Amino acid sequence: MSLRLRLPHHHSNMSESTKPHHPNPQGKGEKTPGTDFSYVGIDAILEQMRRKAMKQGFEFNIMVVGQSGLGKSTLMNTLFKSKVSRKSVQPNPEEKIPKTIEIKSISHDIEEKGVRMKLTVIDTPGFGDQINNENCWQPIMKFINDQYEVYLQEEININRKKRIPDSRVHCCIYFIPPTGHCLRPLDVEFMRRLSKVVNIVPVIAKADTLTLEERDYFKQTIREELRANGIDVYPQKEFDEDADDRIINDKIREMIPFAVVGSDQEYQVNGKRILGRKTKWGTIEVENIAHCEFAYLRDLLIRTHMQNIKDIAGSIHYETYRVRRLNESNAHFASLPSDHLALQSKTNGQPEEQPGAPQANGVAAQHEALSHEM
Ligand SMILES: Nc1nc2c(ncn2[C@@H]2O[C@H](COP(=O)(O)OP(=O)(O)OP(=O)(O)O)[C@@H](O)[C@H]2O)c(=O)[nH]1
Ligand SMILES: [Mg+2]
Repeated sequence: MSLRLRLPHHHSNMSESTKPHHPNPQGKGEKTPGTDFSYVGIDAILEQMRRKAMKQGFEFNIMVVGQSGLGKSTLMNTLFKSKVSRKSVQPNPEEKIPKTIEIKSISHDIEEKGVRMKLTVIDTPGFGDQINNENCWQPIMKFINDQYEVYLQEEININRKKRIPDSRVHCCIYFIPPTGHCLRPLDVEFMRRLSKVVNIVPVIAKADTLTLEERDYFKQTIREELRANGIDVYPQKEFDEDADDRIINDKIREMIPFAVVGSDQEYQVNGKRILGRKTKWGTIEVENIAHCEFAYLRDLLIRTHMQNIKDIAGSIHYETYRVRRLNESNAHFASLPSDHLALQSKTNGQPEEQPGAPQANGVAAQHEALSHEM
């Protein structure tokens, strides 16, 4: 089955925008104006939007999360080396991927048919190595929230940039160990927390360790468990915009979690260079949909749903953060004694630091300053 999905009509996507197009800079439309007087030419806005998008380029940030040793760093390299950016990566044959010890972002500028994209993958250290894995999600959650905070600070700045650099995590790929049984409590808890702040796409890591029957059974079990635990993964049902959207997304929801295999090694198979894992009994081709579902994952992220993922990240997840932070700062503002406020307005709108409210010096401070200006 091929996953050539169409985006909902209101979303732009790369392949759409790269279709051959005849520019019409005067905005007079494509019908001949002389013969159709009722034609205004509103459709020329599409061309204007296309040109603007081409000029600005796209930013897309993906994070990989999961237990140590599940192949997160490998899959990140697979993504960069696979069709997405094969040209932009220098081959680096025998280098072994080390264990990841800190959160690290790697960006690649990719250009295809004149469309520029900065694809950033945020690699995170695996968890689950400790005897006590309590709160192991904290560094990840902190990173995600820190990026929201950076964006928020830029947004509420009086002299804000015309285009705010976007380091927010648009999507998080969560790696599930290929146990074949069920989700572990740690994975349930981690995904439950993550799904509230970011889009998550769960994948079964190292899927080459499962037989086809095991894989199907495990996928189904995971879907049931996600549902039973109220974990809403991408694409979330409640954000389907219309019936077309629902049909497309239902298909994806039936396939989730994608059973993936990662590799950054290239081999020659039938005269073609492929990314694969060579074993005693054959070579697993990671981009071959008969072998694993990596290609579906890549297509979902890059080809068909990138804009939608970014929209949900911005209008749902970031918005939730923004509302909470601004409410916090309002509450802080309301709780200040009136003589304190009077004093502050004299001091050029720069509030004193509140010892009892550590986060208040971020948004709250800015927000107060704004309030005093008005
Ligand atoms: N069988 C199999 N092995 C894999 C796969 N992907 C990665 N590996 C191997 O698993 C080992 C660990 O891979 P990494 O990519 O470093 O794993 P990681 O999740 O980044 O690990 P941490 O950085 O410790 O969190 C390496 O030896 C990889 O070659 C896969 O899909 N299947
Ligand atoms: Mg790693």
